[in-house]
Amino acid sequence: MKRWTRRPEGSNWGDFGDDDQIGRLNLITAERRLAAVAEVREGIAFPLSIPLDFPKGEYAAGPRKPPQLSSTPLGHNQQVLPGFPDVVCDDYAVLYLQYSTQWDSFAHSGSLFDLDGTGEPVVCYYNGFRADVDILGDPSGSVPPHADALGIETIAQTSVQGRGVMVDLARAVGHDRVEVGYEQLVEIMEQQDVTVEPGDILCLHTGLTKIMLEAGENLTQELMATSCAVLDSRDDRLLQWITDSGVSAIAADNHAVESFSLDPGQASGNVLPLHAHCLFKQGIPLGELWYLNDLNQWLREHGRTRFLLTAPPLRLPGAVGSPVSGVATV
Ligand code: UVW
Repeated sequence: MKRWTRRPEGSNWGDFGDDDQIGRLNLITAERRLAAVAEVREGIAFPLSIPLDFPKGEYAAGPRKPPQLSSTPLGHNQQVLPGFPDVVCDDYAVLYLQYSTQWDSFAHSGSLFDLDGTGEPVVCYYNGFRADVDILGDPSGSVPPHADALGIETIAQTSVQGRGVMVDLARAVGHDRVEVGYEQLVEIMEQQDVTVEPGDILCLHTGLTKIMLEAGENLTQELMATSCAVLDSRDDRLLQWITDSGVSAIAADNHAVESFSLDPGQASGNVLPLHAHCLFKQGIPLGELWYLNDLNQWLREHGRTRFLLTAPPLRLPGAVGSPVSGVATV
């Protein structure tokens, strides 16, 4: 069913079908996955997440909180089963799904847009799925959040397995905050001999999660705000390159992949232009706070940029994001 008569400029809505919910992940075909598997030559695997109770310090004082583990009502906490030698533990977690290493689903970020040309913008998401119809929840919390469409489980069902391609932004620009736009990104990719093909999952190494791990409880807002590269998402040519490149997903080891400002004096248009471009217009999942250092170092030492990447989120119906413990194999 087509959900719009006008689609946003720069969007691909409808190109993968009127009911499509996986966007550019459609580009990871069996052929592309075989190309990814062909990158496995050594059999070495790299975990791509930080522990889910990181970052710590001032990050943990923010609106998203680290996981809290508790025993279940079963009381199975070191319980020796009567008459048996077996010991059982059982727990549950209060888990903020976008606290740590994560995927954003397309239900994470939408926009006001006049889908039908009536002059009445509505809150909508990728491919025209609508708030209150397909994605439930309200700002007061009186309607429980639930993504009936575009939830993270739709992404989980694709397995998120394909060819990862690493761009080492930290090597090119260092560890101070730098906004990397189109020209600089293309230059860095040329320097590092990185080629991106349709279906590839673009990974951006900035070094931020390593800094966060090392800072531990001493992590400050200032350190987060002044460290490591982000994409300059106000650069329209960068957004156009993302469209043209055919990347199926983008993952970075920084906070939001892009620069952003909530100061209306500084920002015009979207607060998060890359989120709007990728999640709302193009159906490109965004990964944040990944851990890419060890993989990046290995790739650099071995003159490689490509690897097999397997990174499905939790298959949690209705959720708009998910922790992810991705694995790269080289
Ligand atoms: C920000 O917090 C800015 O990004 P996200 O909500 O995608 O984590």
